[in-house]
Amino acid sequence: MLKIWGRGNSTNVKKALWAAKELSIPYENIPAGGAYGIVASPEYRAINPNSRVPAIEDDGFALWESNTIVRYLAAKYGKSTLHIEDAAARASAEKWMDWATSSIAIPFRDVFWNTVRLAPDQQDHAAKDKGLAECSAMFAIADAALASEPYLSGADFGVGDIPLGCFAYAWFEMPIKRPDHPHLFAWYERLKSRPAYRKAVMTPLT
Ligand SMILES: N[C@@H](CCC(=O)N[C@@H](CS)C(=O)NCC(=O)O)C(=O)O
Repeated sequence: MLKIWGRGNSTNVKKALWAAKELSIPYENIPAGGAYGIVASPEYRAINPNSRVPAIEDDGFALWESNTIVRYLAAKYGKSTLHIEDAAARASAEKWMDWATSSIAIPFRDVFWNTVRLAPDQQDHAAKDKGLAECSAMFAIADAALASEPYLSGADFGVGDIPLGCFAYAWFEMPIKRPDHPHLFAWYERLKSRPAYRKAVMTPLT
């Protein structure tokens, strides 16, 4: 059975859990990272030498890097669903995966930690405000793209929606000041109608 290592409150782990649920792949989730530890053990480092989550093992094949895990699961188990066959259409969708990691993940972390994870007396308001401004500018780019298509993957939901969809949940549910992004919000509402999203992603923010 597919094994997915990682604590379910991690945005990167949520990507793998959500993809597996979308594809109805039976899996075992082994909580790891954060308070669960495990990631520094030699056994885990043999699977992911970065001591980070998520990582998966599928039929003896070990893999790390959340976006790559989503692509792998889609290519192996989602030929007629999440995986996009046409190279240009697939690249158009997948660019949003790498973009989410390279553009949003770092400022998002500053917002998330200084809103959710850190105690109020430890929060860095300047870092949070800078993160909010940067995330807002990035989400505006996705909002503009979603004005002409219902999904970042095109006409249908696909892998391109998964990474940003994980960030979007916290973005829309955290008590923060957000600019109005109507197309992004309508996309988020579409994601919320997906049972797999609700189960894997819409869990308490911790
Ligand atoms: N680029 C990696 C980043 C992985 C990463 O930084 N994961 C965080 C959780 S979101 C982590 O492992 N933190 C340490 C821990 O949980 O112990 C990926 O996308 O998989």
